[in-house]
Amino acid sequence: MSRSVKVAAAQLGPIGRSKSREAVVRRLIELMREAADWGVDVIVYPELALTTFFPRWAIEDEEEIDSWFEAEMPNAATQPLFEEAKRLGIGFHLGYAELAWQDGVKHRFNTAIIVDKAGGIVGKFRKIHIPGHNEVLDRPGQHLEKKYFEVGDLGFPVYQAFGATCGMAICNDRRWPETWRVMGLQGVEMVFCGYNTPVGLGDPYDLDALTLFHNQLSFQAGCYQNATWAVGVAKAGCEEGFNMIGQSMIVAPSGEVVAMCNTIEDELIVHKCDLGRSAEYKRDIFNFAYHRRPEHYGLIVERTGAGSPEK
Ligand code: CDT
Repeated sequence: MSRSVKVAAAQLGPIGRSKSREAVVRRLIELMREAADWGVDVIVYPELALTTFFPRWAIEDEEEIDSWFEAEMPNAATQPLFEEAKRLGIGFHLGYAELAWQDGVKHRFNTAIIVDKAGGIVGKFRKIHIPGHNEVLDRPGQHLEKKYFEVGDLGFPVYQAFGATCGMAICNDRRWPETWRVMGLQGVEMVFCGYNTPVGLGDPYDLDALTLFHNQLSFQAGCYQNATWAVGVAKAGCEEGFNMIGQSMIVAPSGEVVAMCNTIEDELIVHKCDLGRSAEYKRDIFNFAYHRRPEHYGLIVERTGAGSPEK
């Protein structure tokens, strides 16, 4: 019997700094209803989908920093999204800034969850590859994720949802082969990945001209080499004077892009993903058990150092 998952990538246009969670959730619900009309199983929202991309600013006040984070999920502002999902019988993936207390210690993570069609959280991921800096640089734009987020402590788990083996990555994670391979080794069939990718920050290695190419390359390579579908979803457009790419896309296990947004606004794209395509690649060219030879890689497993930005 063939298995498939109908997915929607729900790209978001800019969210202003003053916008309330409630206002954003109304936008998310509108996209969710559109997806339900298409008969979608799961709708995928971007990284940090509930607010503006606040890591572009250096905020010092602890209380103000905390105000960008969610201490509970669901909470009063997001409860309507969970209820609407349940009412419509649609699952969703949501990225948000998470404030977590563990053993009496406060932690801040860049987090994403998978919610099933009954409105229950069935999976959580905390971003591992935290890009940018923890101090303000002398350039037009900042990307201060290292100031606000700890490295995720959950690894790259996979979850059973919507009849598929699903995994998550958040933005910068998509550029790292390890992200895909760790999930690939667990048999992932569908990866959800939201992103906020700025252009024009003005650092010396400004690769703006290649940003769209690298976005697409990362998804296509990750999917092909690990025989998985992926749904990549942007927060796009000019947000508080800073530009972010769109190009949200759905990518097949063949590495082919099967759907892509063509605006930098709120936009929905839909595709019925045949999980049989994933199985074909897993059986053949990327049959890991049959062809992969890790014992011959001469792999040295060590960390290369804490690293610091080149100035
Ligand atoms: N949000 C996020 O991870 N963005 C990064 C941009 C880093 S540029 C300093 C990305 O990889 O798209």
